Amino acid sequence: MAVISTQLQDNIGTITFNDPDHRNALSGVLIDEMLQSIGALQKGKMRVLVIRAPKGSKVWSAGHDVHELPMPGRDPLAYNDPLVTVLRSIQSLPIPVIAMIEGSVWGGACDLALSCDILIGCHSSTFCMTPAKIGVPYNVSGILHFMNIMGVNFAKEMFFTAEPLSAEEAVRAGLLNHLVESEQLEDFTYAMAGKITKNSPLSIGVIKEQIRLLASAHPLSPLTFERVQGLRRTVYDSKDYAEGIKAFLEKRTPVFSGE
Ligand code: KGA
Ligand code: KGA
Repeated sequence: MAVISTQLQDNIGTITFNDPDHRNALSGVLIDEMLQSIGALQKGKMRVLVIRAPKGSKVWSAGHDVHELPMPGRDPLAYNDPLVTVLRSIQSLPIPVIAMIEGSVWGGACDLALSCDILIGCHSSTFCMTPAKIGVPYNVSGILHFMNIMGVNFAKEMFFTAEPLSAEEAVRAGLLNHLVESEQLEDFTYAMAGKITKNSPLSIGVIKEQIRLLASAHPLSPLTFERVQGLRRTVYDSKDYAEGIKAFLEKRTPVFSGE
């Protein structure tokens, strides 16, 4: 059964998450469907893409499917992880992607929302960055992404506390471009998408790519990169990482020892 649905109308593509039983968790299956849909929509005449949950959703997406996080000893957010792959695909898509957000956004789904070019939310939109609740060493490109958008101290607070940001806080932190009334969310989003479709796709595509390249123009020496990966490895090899995943699966609060 499909866990997303796809639409293309007036050059506006829409991907709607449709897996309420798993709170739209970003499973490998859901991400495969997203990647295929993005490819198919691109073959159509899509000039802008909206990513959304069904109207009235309490959860936009619960983030990485925790059942699919590997056991200790393997990088949970390696280059080819489905989540990391779909984030790259959205970031390098040569058209604007709008995240239309109703409901709560968790962990990797925050990264997915932030990988979109424009975020539009309503009062039920909240954002919680969860790796420290599970014991996950977040990946380098992901961290940079949050730093670029929110600034260092907001990003630190979000990661360190793993507490949800309200929609109002998300506007202040620069995550949400617009905060609108729930009843206006669709009209507002599709009006903006419509305006974008009238503009030059070539100009937009190249500007998006320039911003992506400039935002990641942080050369790291091979040695520094290996050091960071080594630091991350101590986390995903740890007892705490195993405890974080076990606690999630057992539906209890984890107890972290720092080992
Ligand atoms: N992965 C796998 N299954 C999930 C899931 C997830 N992220 N989130 C929810 N589910 C499953 C959950 O186990 C349950 O399955 C069903 O969805 C409904 O959830 O029916 P089952 O088999 O028991 P639940 O909790 O009953 O729904 P709810 O009461 O409506 O609450 C919704 C929320 C979203 C608040 C709750 O499900 C929740 O807290 N989910 C986890 C959110 C989270 O911490 N995500 C972060 C994942 O980590 C991540 O993205 C990364 C990469 N990270 O942190 O580094
Ligand atoms: N370049 C050349 N001529 C211009 C001009 C411009 N940017 N803007 C106005 N004019 C001329 C216009 O052609 C008209 O000349 C006169 O100024 C009065 O304009 O009398 P003529 O020979 O017909 P108009 O439109 O009658 O005045 P208005 O009704 O008072 O309206 C003012 C605005 C500013 C709203 C209107 O002129 C307008 O929309 N101008 C274009 C604004 C614009 O899009 N500028 C972006 C240029 O591109 C740019 O800077 C870059 C590098 N870019 O986008 O990448």
